[in-house]
This record gives sequence, C-alpha cells and structure tokens, in this order.
Amino acid sequence: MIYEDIRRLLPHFRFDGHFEDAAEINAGNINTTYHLIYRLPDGARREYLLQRINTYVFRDPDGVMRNIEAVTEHIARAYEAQGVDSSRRVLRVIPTTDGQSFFKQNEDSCWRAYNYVDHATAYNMPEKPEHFYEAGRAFGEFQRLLTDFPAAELIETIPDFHNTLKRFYAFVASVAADKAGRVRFLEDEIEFFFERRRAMSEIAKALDAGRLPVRVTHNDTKINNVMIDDETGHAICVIDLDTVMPGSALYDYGDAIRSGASTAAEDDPDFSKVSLDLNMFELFTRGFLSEVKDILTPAEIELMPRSVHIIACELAMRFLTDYIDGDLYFKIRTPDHNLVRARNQMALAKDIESKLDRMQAIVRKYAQA
Ligand code: GN1
Ligand code: MG
Repeated sequence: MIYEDIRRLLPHFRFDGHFEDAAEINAGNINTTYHLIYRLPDGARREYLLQRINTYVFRDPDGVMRNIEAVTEHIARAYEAQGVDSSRRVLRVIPTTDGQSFFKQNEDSCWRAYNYVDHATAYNMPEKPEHFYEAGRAFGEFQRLLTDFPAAELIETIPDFHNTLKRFYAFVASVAADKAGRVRFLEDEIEFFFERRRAMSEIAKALDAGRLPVRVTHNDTKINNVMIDDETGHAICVIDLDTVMPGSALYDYGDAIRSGASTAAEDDPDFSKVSLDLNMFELFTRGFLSEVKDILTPAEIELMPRSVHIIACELAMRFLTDYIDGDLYFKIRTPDHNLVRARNQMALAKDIESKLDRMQAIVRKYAQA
C-alpha cells in the first residue's frame, strides 16, 4: 500500500500530535503493519502501529478486537495492581474517532491501531541466547496473568486453530482437491503426515477427553511476537494478540520452541542446517517454567517435549496444505516459499523425534526446581 493511501486512513484514529512519517514493518506472515511517527506540539515523538487485519484469515474482526481489548485491559490491570507501569508492558488499542476498536474501510479492509512499544525490538531469531530465556519468561507470564481471565468470554478467532486432528483432515481434503495441480510432486511429503497422524493428534485428543485443561493462551508464540527492551535485554511485551483464545498451554510452549530453538530460520532452504538446539530448548523451558510450573498440571508437563514435535508437524502440514491449495493463506516471497517452509519444519520434526528423551529430562529438571 502506498504512502498516500495510508495517510487517508490516519484521520480516522485518535492519534495525538501531527503525522510525520510511516514505514512498513516487514514481519508477520498474515497482517500488514506500518510504524507511524507523530510529533506533539512540545516536539516530543509519539509512535503508533497501524495494521491492516487480514480478513481472509480473521473472518470476524469484531470478535478479534473484542478479545484483544478484554485481554489487554485485564493484563494492564494486573500490572497496575502489582504497582508496575503498564505503558510499555501491554499493547493498547487506539480507538477510532468514533470510538470503535477498528476502522472498516470497506468489506475486506479493516484497520486498527496500537501504541508502539519504543526502544524495544522483536527479533525474528534470538540474537543472544538470553533473549530466548526472556521469551520463555514473557510467554509464561502472559499465561499466568490470564489464569483468572474467564475463557468463556473469548471467541475462537480461528476455530480449531491448533487442532491437529482437524488440520489433518483439512490437509487430506486439500490433497484430494489438488486445486493447484501440485499433489503429484509431493508423494514423500504427504506420506510424512500420514505416518505421524496419531502422534500429531495427541494434544487435540487429550483436550477433547478433558485430560488437559483449556486455558487462555496466545497461540502464536513465535519469538518475533515478544518485544525485548533494547537497554535492559528483558522481554517486556507480548504482541500479535489476534489468536489469543481458549487453547492449551502446550500450544504456546511448543510453538515458541519449534520457532525459536531451531538452528535455522523457518524458511531456510538448506534443510541440513535445521535441528533443535537443546541449549536453546533448555533456556526457554527454564524461563517458561519459572512462571507457570505451579499452574501446569502433571499431564501438561509430561506432554511438553512432545508438544514441540506436534507443533512442528502442525506447521509443516499447514505450510504444505497452503502450497497444495495454491498459496492462499500465508504471504509468500518466492513461488515455492510454502513448500520450503513445509520441508524445513519436517526436517525439524524429524530431528526432534531423536531428542525427546533428552528434552524430557530437561523439562523434569525445571518442573521440580
Ligand atoms: C503466522 O503472522 P505471524 O508470522 O505472526 C501464523 C502462525 C504461524 C506463523 C509461521 C494467524 O504468524 O500460526 O506459526 O505465521 N499466524 C496465523 O511463521 O496463522
Ligand atoms: Mg507475528
């Protein structure tokens, strides 16, 4: 979207000061995000995020924004109750001039704005190992602060988001439909998921049977969804709240590790570089459990290592499904981007299979500590 189009949107939001500059932030595979700079009359800078909600992915933007407002208010109150200034610790929605949580430009273009967390960075890969410990602590804290939030008040912004059994059936349907004519080249990849069908559905089945508790979870815990303070190196704010909804603590844990403890980026085409770094695994686990070990049930703790495998398989399968469908869901930067991502995550899942015992030992160490 060009600069002038962005400028036309700005008068619809309650921003302070006058507009100076806008730049696109090239992160995220779903929404499109701009960083806005405003100037107050006294010369001070005010920064905001303006984001186009992807309504192909999020079909109910009203529901998404209601969830986000409720959850962010809850977190802000929790910090204030602890005497912590919440201004850089939680995203806050900037209302539109007519008091709505987002601006509907037309049927398929919805925009919302947030405060910008300044002097902090969302890393695509941890730059220092401590960042990953910090991410673990932050996502653990996020979950802990929401343990007393009434889950029934939240809508499912993407129904069955991490339900890997339903994801498998959707994958099978895509294979059968073969809309983009790509299936004949993908025999090995397709076989991979049939071979792992049972292992992959373990969390979904345990939730269904009531063996795992339903909690308010983030559901998209990539390392670039946590802001690290540039000065202190501490994680200060969890972002990207579109998928906050009832789920399992294991989704957050598994997704964070499969994305941040891999030795290669999620879309690195050199699959020989992909493996699970056990030191990084340990750092995140230590941070996460320092916040939630007294909250999690024994069944959740037991499944932690396997959740990493399950979510790696899930992502591999979602990327492959999208490739088979003709790239409708994830933004792609090369024609085979989704296939590369799928194969990359398959390589990661395979490596995890050989490390589950060592992962279990590490989890036990910090669950008891
Ligand atoms: C999407 O947009 P981003 O990068 O925060 C996706 C996640 C995937 C991730 C993979 C709503 O998140 O589930 O793990 O890409 N979000 C949605 O890179 O599908
Ligand atoms: Mg994101």
